[in-house]
Order: sequence, then C-alpha cells, then structure tokens
Amino acid sequence: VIMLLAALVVTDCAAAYTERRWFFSRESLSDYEAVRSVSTESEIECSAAASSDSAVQLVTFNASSGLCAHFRCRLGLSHCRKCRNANKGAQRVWTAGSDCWTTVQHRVSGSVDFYRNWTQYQSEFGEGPDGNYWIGLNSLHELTRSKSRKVRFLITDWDNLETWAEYSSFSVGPESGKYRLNVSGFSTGSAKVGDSFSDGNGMQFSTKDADNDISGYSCAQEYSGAWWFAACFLAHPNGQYKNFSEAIGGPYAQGIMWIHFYDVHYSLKEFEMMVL
Ligand SMILES: [Ca+2]
Repeated sequence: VIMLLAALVVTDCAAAYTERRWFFSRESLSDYEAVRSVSTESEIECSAAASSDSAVQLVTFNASSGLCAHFRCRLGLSHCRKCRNANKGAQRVWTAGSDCWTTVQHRVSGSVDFYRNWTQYQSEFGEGPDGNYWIGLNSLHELTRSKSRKVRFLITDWDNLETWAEYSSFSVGPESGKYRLNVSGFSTGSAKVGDSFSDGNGMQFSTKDADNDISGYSCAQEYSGAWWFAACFLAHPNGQYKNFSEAIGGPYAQGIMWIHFYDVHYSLKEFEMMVL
C-alpha cells in the first residue's frame, strides 16, 4: 500500500511539471509580490519547485547564492504579465506563460488631451502605453475581430488603493458599425468594485463630433470625452484628467469615472485598460 501511494504521488508531480511551461524574460516586477524563497541548485530546479503552485507566475534565481524566489500577481490577479513591462526588468526571470496583456488605454496625468474627435479616436495617440495612451478604435477592432478577448481595468484612487474589474468577453466591431461594443462576464477582486462597463454593451462609440449615444444630447460634449456611451455612462476612462486638488467633490460626472463604487464626484488617479 505504501509503495502504491508513493507511485501515485510521483505521477502527480510529473503531470504538474509538464502542464507548466516557463519562459525566460527580463521582466519588471512591479506587478508581482514575493510568496517564498527557497534554496535550489539551478534555475531548472527553481522553476520546477514553482510548478506545483499554480499561483506562482514568476520565478527569479540567483546563481551565486542559490536563492530561488517565487512571485505571484499582486491584487489577487490570476495572470498579470503586461506586454508594456515585458523585457524591461534589470534581472532575468522565468514567467509562467508567454502571453501578456496589451495596454489599450492608460491615464496617469493631464499631459495628453483626450477630448478629441472621431478621426483622432480611430488611431493611436498619446505618449505610448507607459504614459497617457489610446491605442485607437481600428486597433481595438483588429485585436478582437477573430475572437473575443478578456478586458481588464486597473483602477488606482487617490489613497493609492488599487482595484480591478475584468470581463471574460470583449470585442469591438468594425468602423461600418461605429465600433459597436460587445462585453460580458464581469468579475472583480474587490467587493467594493461594481460593474461599470456592461451598460455600454451593444453601444456604438461616440466622440464630440459623432453623437452615436442613446441620450437626447451629446454625452461626449456634455462630459468632455469619448466612449461607448449609452445615456450616458457608468464608466468614463477618457474623461478630463483631474489633479488631486480638483479630483474629489468636483462637478457632476466630470473626470475619469468608475461610478460603481466611486460615484459621480470622484476622478481617479490612474486608470489602465488592457486586453488579453
Ligand atoms: Ca445623443
């Protein structure tokens, strides 16, 4: 009986190793947190030791000290590798997968104007995905045309609290349909954060010169931005960036909004929209 049990355990371990593939990279560790350090003889042994823990998404190994460190994603995320952080770290690491989240929208300051017209929203603008950035509606359609993707929103408020909301299915239609939004499958890591994006499901995109919303007036003009407005929105990540002094308690729904739970008088400090 003891022999049989031992054989089963070995078989399970072997199966676990083959299910996980590890990839070399130079990764920024900003999206990760350490879970444990162990001593191992080699990088191979270090990543093998991580394979039995599905939460481990990144491994580092110091050859001179033999220190093997296992990292998981911060914020309770299941997979947090951002394309914009890939290959940027100082040290060589192993990551649990080669796929990464593409940043499609990002707000970090007021240095880029997001109150732009239809033609401008069709194409990329801004400072690149590390800064204030919009990837463009044509790219969003291309990214999601062959199959729907996951979309994730990373939200940072003025207390530096970070939260997230995610949707398991996201696609943006073609220009001929005015980039109609298809989204479903909300989840979040925080009990506070509600679904502020599904209200745009089925809506067309609107800008200040293209009113495709279902309101009697222009949501884009009223709230100085652009989005898949209905009448008008629960989220407005492309609203006017507000510095701290005017971010809280300002005019109704002006700013970078995620209304469930920040409500209508709170403009967020940082916002990032990503597609996997
Ligand atoms: Ca309207």
